[in-house]
This record gives sequence, C-alpha cells and structure tokens, in this order.
Amino acid sequence: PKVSHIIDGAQQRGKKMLAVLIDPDKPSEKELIELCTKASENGADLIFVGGSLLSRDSLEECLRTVKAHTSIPVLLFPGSVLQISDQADGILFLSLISGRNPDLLIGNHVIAAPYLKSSKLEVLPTAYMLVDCGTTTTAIYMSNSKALPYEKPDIAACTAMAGEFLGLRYFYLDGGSGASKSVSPQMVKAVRKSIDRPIIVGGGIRDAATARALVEAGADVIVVGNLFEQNPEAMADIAEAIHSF
Ligand code: 1GP
Repeated sequence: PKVSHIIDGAQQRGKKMLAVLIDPDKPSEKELIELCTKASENGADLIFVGGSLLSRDSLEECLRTVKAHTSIPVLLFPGSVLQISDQADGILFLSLISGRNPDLLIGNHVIAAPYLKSSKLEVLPTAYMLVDCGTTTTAIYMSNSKALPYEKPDIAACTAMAGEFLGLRYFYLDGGSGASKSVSPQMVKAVRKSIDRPIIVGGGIRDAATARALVEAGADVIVVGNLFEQNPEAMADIAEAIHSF
C-alpha cells in the first residue's frame, strides 16, 4: 500500500500514528538493526530517515539496513537534495513555507524533480513549518530563514491555510531535532482548525504526556528522534499514549 493511503486512512479512522526518526549519521549497523527491532516492538507506525546536516555519506547504507530489518514503511525526511534514495518507500517533499528562502520553497524541488520522476519513490507534498521553540536547532540554522514564533499560533494557522490552498497535502510542524520543548498544543490546535489534512508534529518530544497533549490538540503523526535513538524502550509509553487516543 502507498504510504499516503496508510496516513490518510489512519486519519479517517481517527487513529494517531507514531513516527520514529533515524539520523543516518549516528548509529552503527549493529545499532541500526537494534533500532529496527525496537521500532517494531515499541509500536512505531512509520520510520523517517534524514537529517538537516549529515557529516558522512551514510544514507544508502542506513536505508538498506533499515529496509532489510523491518517492514515498517520508510519515508525520506530530507535535509537536502543529496538525501534522495530509491531504497525508501517515499519522500516527504518538503516546502519550507514558514520561511522565505526560495531554495527551500521551490529551488531544490526543481533540482530534485527529474530524479523523483524517474524513481519509484512515492512523493508526499508536505508543508514544512519550522517553529522557534527556544533552541536554534540545526534545522532552523541550516534553513537560513526565520522560524515561526512559538507564541503566534495565528501565524502558523494562516501559513497552513496558504499551504493547503497551494495544494500541499501534509503539514509538518517541527521545532527541529533536539528542541528544548515541543511545539505548543495551542499552535497545533490553531492549525487543526485551519486545515483538514494530516498534521505531523515533531521536535523535542520526550515524554508520553507531551505526545498525548499534541494528539489531543489535533496532531495525527507524532515524530520522535533523539529519545528513540537514546532510549528506544521509552517509546512504549509514548506509543501507548498516542494509540490509545
Ligand atoms: C525533528 O521532529 C524531529 O525534525 C524529531 O525531533 O529529535 O527532538 O525528537 P527530536
């Protein structure tokens, strides 16, 4: 099945999803295999692979290992045009609509388009919104653009509306990996009221209560990166909080 059908179907049934993010830079092959096992055991519905800045050429190898050791759908969450690979099932085709950097709104997309066209990757048009959660995360720094202000849910709501009118299908609110706190439930609520399509929320989510508050506010997919890599066992509680909604 297409990954978009899995996400859309879950949303229609009111089922919330847990995505775990793997930064291909960090784990060794042995650790990756372990992470795949833990992802399945602890209830991950999706695996995102990517990073805002990779310091070694590890993506292909990482994807090969992940695909060989789990049947969970794998989506690229690319930090740049260099992070395109046929080994994944699909790609979050991110347009950074929180910012005003033309390369991340359309420029890189033009460069990537012919590669995607000739690949078998499923392309998920995604409105990517970085939020300033009090930490200059790598994503925010590398984006060379301003993130949405934490205290301004109305700006996030209008940005999402614009993204929907532009035809984008998935809406990703992200504080960036390692943010000191997550995006606020108030902001998720405001975005939920402004659009109907699935909302993905990530960045700085480290406990079940936070994940729960975000799904209650209207998030459909919760993304956990750092905590998953550091303490995969802790995912069980978060998955339970999300899936029991
Ligand atoms: C970042 O949403 C992801 O894009 C995950 O963030 O590593 O802080 O969980 P964390």
